[in-house]
Amino acid sequence: MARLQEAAGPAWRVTLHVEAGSTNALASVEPAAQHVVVADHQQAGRGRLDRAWVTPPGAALTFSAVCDPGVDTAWWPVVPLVAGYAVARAIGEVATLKWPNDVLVAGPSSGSGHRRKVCGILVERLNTQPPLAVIGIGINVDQTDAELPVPTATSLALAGRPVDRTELFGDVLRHLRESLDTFAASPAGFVDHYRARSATLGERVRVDLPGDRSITGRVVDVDAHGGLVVDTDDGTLTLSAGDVVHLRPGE
Ligand code: BT5
Repeated sequence: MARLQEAAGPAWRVTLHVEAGSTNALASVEPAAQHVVVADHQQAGRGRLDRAWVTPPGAALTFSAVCDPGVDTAWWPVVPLVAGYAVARAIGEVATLKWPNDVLVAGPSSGSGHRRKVCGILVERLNTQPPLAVIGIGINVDQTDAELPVPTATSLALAGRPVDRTELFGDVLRHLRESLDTFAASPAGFVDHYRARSATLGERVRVDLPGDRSITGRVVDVDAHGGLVVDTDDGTLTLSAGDVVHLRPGE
Protein backbone atom coordinates (compact mmCIF):
# COMPACT_ATOMS: atom_id res chain seq x y z
CA MET A 1 0.00 0.00 0.00
CA ALA A 2 2.80 2.44 0.89
CA ARG A 3 4.35 1.75 -2.52
CA LEU A 4 1.08 2.55 -4.28
CA GLN A 5 0.67 5.87 -2.44
CA GLU A 6 4.30 6.72 -3.15
CA ALA A 7 3.84 5.91 -6.85
CA ALA A 8 0.70 8.06 -6.99
CA GLY A 9 2.44 11.08 -5.47
CA PRO A 10 1.03 13.78 -3.22
CA ALA A 11 -1.64 14.89 -5.72
CA TRP A 12 -3.70 11.73 -5.07
CA ARG A 13 -4.99 9.92 -1.97
CA VAL A 14 -4.98 6.16 -2.55
CA THR A 15 -7.17 3.49 -0.94
CA LEU A 16 -6.33 -0.15 -1.69
CA HIS A 17 -8.79 -3.06 -1.50
CA VAL A 18 -7.40 -6.57 -1.78
CA GLU A 19 -10.76 -7.60 -3.23
CA ALA A 20 -13.58 -5.40 -4.42
CA GLY A 21 -16.73 -5.60 -6.53
CA SER A 22 -16.30 -2.54 -8.74
CA THR A 23 -13.86 0.26 -7.93
CA ASN A 24 -16.18 2.73 -9.70
CA ALA A 25 -18.97 1.75 -7.32
CA LEU A 26 -16.69 2.04 -4.27
CA ALA A 27 -15.31 5.42 -5.35
CA SER A 28 -18.85 6.77 -5.69
CA VAL A 29 -19.91 6.03 -2.12
CA GLU A 30 -18.29 9.03 -0.44
CA PRO A 31 -16.76 10.77 -3.43
CA ALA A 32 -13.84 13.11 -2.90
CA ALA A 33 -11.77 14.79 -5.58
CA GLN A 34 -8.26 13.35 -6.05
CA HIS A 35 -9.19 10.08 -4.31
CA VAL A 36 -8.14 6.85 -6.05
CA VAL A 37 -9.67 3.47 -5.21
CA VAL A 38 -7.57 0.49 -6.28
CA ALA A 39 -8.53 -3.21 -6.26
CA ASP A 40 -5.89 -5.90 -6.41
CA HIS A 41 -8.67 -8.19 -7.55
CA GLN A 42 -11.84 -6.65 -8.94
CA GLN A 43 -14.59 -9.26 -8.95
CA ALA A 44 -17.52 -7.41 -10.51
CA GLY A 45 -15.85 -4.92 -12.86
CA ARG A 46 -18.25 -2.85 -14.93
CA GLY A 47 -17.98 -1.90 -18.58
CA ARG A 48 -20.29 0.43 -20.46
CA LEU A 49 -23.96 -0.50 -20.97
CA ASP A 50 -23.99 -3.06 -18.14
CA ARG A 51 -21.21 -5.11 -19.69
CA ALA A 52 -18.62 -6.83 -17.50
CA TRP A 53 -14.89 -6.12 -17.20
CA VAL A 54 -13.18 -9.37 -16.33
CA THR A 55 -9.69 -9.69 -14.82
CA PRO A 56 -7.97 -12.39 -12.74
CA PRO A 57 -6.35 -11.69 -9.33
CA GLY A 58 -2.95 -10.01 -9.37
CA ALA A 59 -2.52 -9.62 -13.13
CA ALA A 60 -4.36 -6.42 -13.98
CA LEU A 61 -4.50 -2.81 -12.87
CA THR A 62 -8.05 -1.85 -11.85
CA PHE A 63 -8.73 1.48 -10.23
CA SER A 64 -10.99 4.53 -10.20
CA ALA A 65 -9.76 8.09 -9.88
CA VAL A 66 -12.21 10.74 -8.72
CA CYS A 67 -11.66 14.26 -9.99
CA ASP A 68 -13.21 17.60 -10.76
CA PRO A 69 -12.56 18.18 -14.48
CA GLY A 70 -13.08 21.92 -13.94
CA VAL A 71 -14.82 22.45 -17.29
CA ASP A 72 -18.26 23.56 -18.36
CA THR A 73 -20.91 20.81 -18.72
CA ALA A 74 -20.73 21.08 -22.50
CA TRP A 75 -17.17 19.69 -22.39
CA TRP A 76 -17.87 16.66 -20.19
CA PRO A 77 -18.23 14.28 -23.17
CA VAL A 78 -14.51 14.86 -23.79
CA VAL A 79 -13.46 13.63 -20.31
CA PRO A 80 -13.40 9.91 -21.36
CA LEU A 81 -11.18 10.83 -24.32
CA VAL A 82 -8.83 12.70 -22.00
CA ALA A 83 -8.57 9.60 -19.80
CA GLY A 84 -7.85 7.32 -22.76
CA TYR A 85 -5.21 9.71 -24.03
CA ALA A 86 -3.52 9.78 -20.62
CA VAL A 87 -3.37 5.97 -20.44
CA ALA A 88 -2.00 5.73 -23.99
CA ARG A 89 0.73 8.22 -23.07
CA ALA A 90 1.60 6.28 -19.94
CA ILE A 91 1.91 3.02 -21.91
CA GLY A 92 4.04 4.67 -24.59
CA GLU A 93 4.27 5.05 -28.35
CA VAL A 94 2.91 1.54 -29.01
CA ALA A 95 -0.52 2.47 -27.68
CA THR A 96 -3.27 3.96 -29.84
CA LEU A 97 -6.92 4.80 -29.18
CA LYS A 98 -10.05 3.25 -30.64
CA TRP A 99 -12.83 5.80 -30.31
CA PRO A 100 -13.85 6.85 -27.80
CA ASN A 101 -11.30 5.50 -25.35
CA ASP A 102 -10.26 1.86 -25.79
CA VAL A 103 -6.48 1.64 -25.63
CA LEU A 104 -5.04 -0.75 -28.22
CA VAL A 105 -1.66 -2.38 -28.66
CA ALA A 106 -0.46 -4.99 -31.14
CA GLY A 107 -1.63 -8.50 -30.19
CA PRO A 108 0.76 -11.37 -29.47
CA SER A 109 0.72 -12.87 -32.97
CA SER A 110 -0.04 -9.83 -35.00
CA GLY A 111 2.74 -9.09 -37.42
CA SER A 112 -0.12 -7.93 -39.63
CA GLY A 113 -0.61 -4.96 -37.38
CA HIS A 114 -3.89 -6.22 -35.94
CA ARG A 115 -4.42 -4.43 -32.64
CA ARG A 116 -6.22 -5.54 -29.52
CA LYS A 117 -7.72 -3.92 -26.45
CA VAL A 118 -5.37 -3.63 -23.49
CA CYS A 119 -7.36 -1.08 -21.49
CA GLY A 120 -11.00 -0.13 -21.03
CA ILE A 121 -12.24 3.05 -19.38
CA LEU A 122 -15.60 3.84 -17.79
CA VAL A 123 -16.27 7.45 -16.81
CA GLU A 124 -19.28 8.18 -14.63
CA ARG A 125 -20.54 11.59 -13.57
CA LEU A 126 -21.64 12.20 -10.01
CA ASN A 127 -24.18 14.91 -9.21
CA THR A 128 -22.10 16.36 -6.41
CA GLN A 129 -21.35 20.06 -6.06
CA PRO A 130 -19.19 20.55 -8.11
CA PRO A 131 -19.93 17.48 -10.24
CA LEU A 132 -17.15 14.91 -9.98
CA ALA A 133 -15.96 12.40 -12.55
CA VAL A 134 -15.25 8.83 -11.52
CA ILE A 135 -12.66 7.67 -14.05
CA GLY A 136 -12.49 3.86 -13.95
CA ILE A 137 -9.45 2.38 -15.66
CA GLY A 138 -8.75 -1.30 -16.28
CA ILE A 139 -5.42 -2.27 -17.81
CA ASN A 140 -4.41 -5.83 -18.69
CA VAL A 141 -0.84 -6.05 -17.46
CA ASP A 142 0.36 -9.63 -16.88
CA GLN A 143 -2.46 -11.83 -18.17
CA THR A 144 -1.63 -14.89 -20.25
CA ASP A 145 -3.71 -15.68 -23.33
CA ALA A 146 -5.78 -18.15 -21.32
CA GLU A 147 -6.57 -15.48 -18.71
CA LEU A 148 -8.11 -13.05 -21.21
CA PRO A 149 -11.91 -13.09 -21.42
CA VAL A 150 -12.34 -12.32 -25.13
CA PRO A 151 -10.26 -12.80 -28.32
CA THR A 152 -10.16 -9.03 -28.93
CA ALA A 153 -8.16 -8.53 -25.71
CA THR A 154 -4.45 -8.60 -25.03
CA SER A 155 -2.14 -7.73 -22.15
CA LEU A 156 1.00 -5.64 -21.99
CA ALA A 157 3.04 -8.77 -21.21
CA LEU A 158 1.64 -10.58 -24.26
CA ALA A 159 2.39 -7.55 -26.40
CA GLY A 160 6.03 -7.75 -25.33
CA ARG A 161 5.78 -4.80 -22.93
CA PRO A 162 6.20 -6.23 -19.44
CA VAL A 163 5.79 -3.53 -16.81
CA ASP A 164 5.58 -3.29 -13.04
CA ARG A 165 1.93 -2.68 -12.07
CA THR A 166 2.77 -0.13 -9.38
CA GLU A 167 5.04 1.87 -11.67
CA LEU A 168 2.40 1.88 -14.37
CA PHE A 169 -0.18 3.02 -11.82
CA GLY A 170 1.99 6.03 -10.93
CA ASP A 171 2.64 6.85 -14.59
CA VAL A 172 -1.06 6.71 -15.48
CA LEU A 173 -2.03 9.00 -12.59
CA ARG A 174 0.70 11.48 -13.47
CA HIS A 175 -0.43 11.59 -17.11
CA LEU A 176 -4.06 11.76 -16.06
CA ARG A 177 -3.46 14.84 -13.88
CA GLU A 178 -1.36 16.44 -16.61
CA SER A 179 -3.88 15.72 -19.39
CA LEU A 180 -6.81 16.95 -17.26
CA ASP A 181 -4.91 20.19 -16.61
CA THR A 182 -4.17 20.65 -20.33
CA PHE A 183 -7.84 19.97 -21.06
CA ALA A 184 -9.12 22.41 -18.42
CA ALA A 185 -6.79 25.14 -19.70
CA SER A 186 -8.19 24.85 -23.25
CA PRO A 187 -11.07 22.38 -23.63
CA ALA A 188 -11.59 23.13 -27.33
CA GLY A 189 -7.94 22.46 -28.14
CA PHE A 190 -7.66 19.10 -26.42
CA VAL A 191 -8.90 17.04 -29.32
CA ASP A 192 -5.80 17.98 -31.33
CA HIS A 193 -3.71 15.94 -28.88
CA TYR A 194 -6.23 13.09 -28.98
CA ARG A 195 -6.38 12.95 -32.80
CA ALA A 196 -2.65 12.27 -33.00
CA ARG A 197 -3.17 9.04 -31.00
CA SER A 198 -6.32 7.89 -32.78
CA ALA A 199 -6.34 4.48 -34.47
CA THR A 200 -9.89 5.19 -35.70
CA LEU A 201 -9.34 8.37 -37.75
CA GLY A 202 -9.34 7.57 -41.46
CA GLU A 203 -10.52 3.97 -40.89
CA ARG A 204 -13.51 2.24 -42.44
CA VAL A 205 -15.70 1.30 -39.51
CA ARG A 206 -18.94 -0.22 -38.44
CA VAL A 207 -20.45 1.55 -35.46
CA ASP A 208 -23.00 -0.35 -33.41
CA LEU A 209 -25.31 2.26 -31.99
CA PRO A 210 -27.39 2.09 -28.83
CA GLY A 211 -30.69 0.38 -29.70
CA ASP A 212 -29.58 -2.32 -32.18
CA ARG A 213 -28.78 -0.04 -35.12
CA SER A 214 -25.45 0.16 -36.87
CA ILE A 215 -23.86 2.31 -39.54
CA THR A 216 -20.85 1.77 -41.81
CA GLY A 217 -18.56 4.38 -43.27
CA ARG A 218 -15.21 6.12 -43.14
CA VAL A 219 -14.15 8.18 -40.13
CA VAL A 220 -13.23 11.69 -41.23
CA ASP A 221 -12.84 13.46 -37.89
CA VAL A 222 -13.19 13.52 -34.14
CA ASP A 223 -14.75 16.91 -33.39
CA ALA A 224 -13.86 19.26 -30.54
CA HIS A 225 -16.65 17.81 -28.36
CA GLY A 226 -15.37 14.28 -28.87
CA GLY A 227 -17.97 13.29 -31.50
CA LEU A 228 -17.03 10.74 -34.16
CA VAL A 229 -17.63 12.12 -37.65
CA VAL A 230 -18.37 9.37 -40.17
CA ASP A 231 -18.96 9.66 -43.92
CA THR A 232 -21.63 7.14 -44.88
CA ASP A 233 -23.57 6.45 -48.09
CA ASP A 234 -26.41 8.45 -46.54
CA GLY A 235 -24.30 11.49 -45.68
CA THR A 236 -22.05 12.61 -42.84
CA LEU A 237 -23.05 11.68 -39.30
CA THR A 238 -21.62 12.84 -35.97
CA LEU A 239 -21.93 10.21 -33.25
CA SER A 240 -21.67 10.73 -29.51
CA ALA A 241 -21.89 7.06 -28.47
CA GLY A 242 -21.43 3.63 -29.99
CA ASP A 243 -19.13 0.63 -30.33
CA VAL A 244 -16.63 0.94 -33.14
CA VAL A 245 -15.36 -2.02 -35.14
CA HIS A 246 -12.40 -1.25 -37.40
CA LEU A 247 -13.15 -3.04 -40.69
CA ARG A 248 -10.40 -4.75 -42.63
CA PRO A 249 -10.13 -4.31 -46.42
CA GLY A 250 -13.02 -6.13 -48.08
CA GLU A 251 -15.17 -6.21 -44.94
C1 BT5 B 1 -15.03 -0.78 -21.04
O1 BT5 B 1 -16.33 -1.08 -21.31
O2 BT5 B 1 -14.10 -1.04 -21.75
C2 BT5 B 1 -14.86 -0.12 -19.69
C3 BT5 B 1 -14.11 -0.99 -18.73
C4 BT5 B 1 -13.78 -0.25 -17.47
C5 BT5 B 1 -13.16 -1.14 -16.43
C6 BT5 B 1 -12.67 -0.38 -15.24
S1 BT5 B 1 -11.76 -1.39 -14.17
C7 BT5 B 1 -11.80 -0.22 -12.91
C8 BT5 B 1 -13.16 0.43 -12.97
N1 BT5 B 1 -14.14 -0.23 -12.15
C9 BT5 B 1 -15.13 -0.78 -12.88
O3 BT5 B 1 -16.10 -1.43 -12.41
N2 BT5 B 1 -14.92 -0.53 -14.18
C10 BT5 B 1 -13.74 0.28 -14.38
P1 BT5 B 1 -16.84 -1.59 -22.74
O4 BT5 B 1 -16.33 -0.70 -23.81
O5 BT5 B 1 -18.31 -1.74 -22.57
O6 BT5 B 1 -16.14 -2.97 -22.92
C11 BT5 B 1 -16.57 -4.12 -22.22
C12 BT5 B 1 -16.28 -5.31 -23.11
O7 BT5 B 1 -14.86 -5.49 -23.18
C13 BT5 B 1 -16.83 -6.61 -22.58
O8 BT5 B 1 -18.15 -6.83 -23.02
C14 BT5 B 1 -15.86 -7.64 -23.17
O9 BT5 B 1 -16.20 -7.92 -24.52
C15 BT5 B 1 -14.56 -6.87 -23.19
N3 BT5 B 1 -13.73 -7.15 -22.02
C16 BT5 B 1 -14.08 -7.57 -20.77
N4 BT5 B 1 -13.01 -7.69 -19.98
C17 BT5 B 1 -11.94 -7.34 -20.74
C18 BT5 B 1 -10.54 -7.28 -20.52
N5 BT5 B 1 -10.00 -7.56 -19.32
N6 BT5 B 1 -9.75 -6.89 -21.54
C19 BT5 B 1 -10.25 -6.57 -22.75
N7 BT5 B 1 -11.55 -6.64 -23.04
C20 BT5 B 1 -12.40 -7.01 -22.05
